[in-house]
Amino acid sequence: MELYQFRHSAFCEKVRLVLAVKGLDYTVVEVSPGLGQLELFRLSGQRQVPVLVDGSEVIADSTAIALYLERHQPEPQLLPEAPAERARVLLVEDWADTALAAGCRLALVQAAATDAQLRSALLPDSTPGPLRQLVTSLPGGVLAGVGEALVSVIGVAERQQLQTNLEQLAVLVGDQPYLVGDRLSLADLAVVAQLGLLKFPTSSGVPLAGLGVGGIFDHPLLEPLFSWRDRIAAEAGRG
Ligand SMILES: N[C@@H](CCC(=O)N[C@@H](CS)C(=O)NCC(=O)O)C(=O)O
Repeated sequence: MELYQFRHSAFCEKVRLVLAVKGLDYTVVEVSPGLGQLELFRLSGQRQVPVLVDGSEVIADSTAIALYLERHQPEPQLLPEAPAERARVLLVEDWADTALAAGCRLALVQAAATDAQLRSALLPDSTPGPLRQLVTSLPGGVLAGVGEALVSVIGVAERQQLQTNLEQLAVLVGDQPYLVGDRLSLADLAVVAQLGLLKFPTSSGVPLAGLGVGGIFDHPLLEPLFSWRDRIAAEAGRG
């Protein structure tokens, strides 16, 4: 199997988590934004990652890929048999892929606009040194201004909603080991993947691992949530 991906995309991490849980081997094809997406369009009829290629099967969208993998390799099971429990898993997964994903993306963009170290770390490994230097040397300038505007004007309500939801998740995982039922499911993996945008996990590698969105990754109330995230990632085999 081949996974067409952007390394730091949370939706791609969700698929990598599913593949890891199921113990499936795959190779990664790093898509370059722009030109690489044209190729992806030719392959899959759309331009977003992740796309999984398995022989003649080409599957786009992280949820469609997860459902395909569940059929292809049913064990360990990530979707419960019982209809109500299965519905709960799919509802949480959809919330993670939509509202949580939008909140995490906004928070990361705001943080990267004001944090030169984070901005530089997010650049692809292949970024030439001079460009990397340019991106890092803008902290007091244009981007910082944009960052402050983003924080103070755009997304205030969304940012508050994200904080509230994260605190609710922290309470939930303080009380039970998994989000739905008593075993690991796609709901856990979808949430864990998005949380990776707020505090980069060990699997992001140097220099991103351990960095994150200030005010969130270091918020005392959210410590149980990020500990839970690390535990689930380790259980999935991506610790
Ligand atoms: N619903 C899709 C969302 C995928 C998605 O948003 N992919 C982003 C990367 S995180 C992308 O490919 N963006 C490039 C673009 O839209 O041109 C999924 O679950 O896979």
